[in-house]
Amino acid sequence: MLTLYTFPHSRSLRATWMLEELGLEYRCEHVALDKGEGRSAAHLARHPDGKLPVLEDGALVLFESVAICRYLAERYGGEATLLPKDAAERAQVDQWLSFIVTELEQPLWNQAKHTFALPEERRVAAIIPTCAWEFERALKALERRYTGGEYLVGDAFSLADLFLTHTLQWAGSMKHRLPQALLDYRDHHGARPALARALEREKQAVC
Ligand SMILES: N[C@@H](CCC(=O)N[C@@H](CS)C(=O)NCC(=O)O)C(=O)O
Repeated sequence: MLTLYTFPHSRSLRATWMLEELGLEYRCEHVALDKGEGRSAAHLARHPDGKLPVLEDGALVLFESVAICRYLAERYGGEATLLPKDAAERAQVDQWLSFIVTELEQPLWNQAKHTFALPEERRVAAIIPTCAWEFERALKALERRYTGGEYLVGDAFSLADLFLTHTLQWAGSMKHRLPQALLDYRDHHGARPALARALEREKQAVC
């Protein structure tokens, strides 16, 4: 049985969403980051820096949302893989995954860290306008390539769409301006039933 360690409204949702897209059975285990459980010995044994998500599949213990989702696609994807079989298309999915987690997401994460996530004495309020500027720059780069289609790569929903939708939702929750075409894209994929099921699983796991 697969086990995914999660916390609502965090990047664990990407992995939970992926599990739901693939229709896999799994246990969803809440780690109360807000109560310091991330730093517990039990969780540090799973993740070397006490973060989420973490996936356990037998002896395999995996962290990093991209690695987890790619593993699930390759190991359990079957036909509904979310990772194209064609090498060029798969490379494009990887390109977008790298762009999303290293360029688009980082200003959001820095903003979050310097607003609430870091210990108070480590926060630098003066960095917030720079985060907004960097996010705008990454967004402009995305807009130069996104042509308004339903999918980022090829003609099917892929991991690139899952990660971009999640990250645009995150940007929206932090009140960043998004162009209409990307709002439409985000809301279209954000209505997928698998995402609604994933949100519910993470919520249920808290109780
Ligand atoms: N690059 C990692 C980021 C993991 C991460 O920072 N997760 C946050 C939640 S979104 C976390 O666990 N934070 C707890 C902490 O920083 O101690 C991934 O994509 O999985």
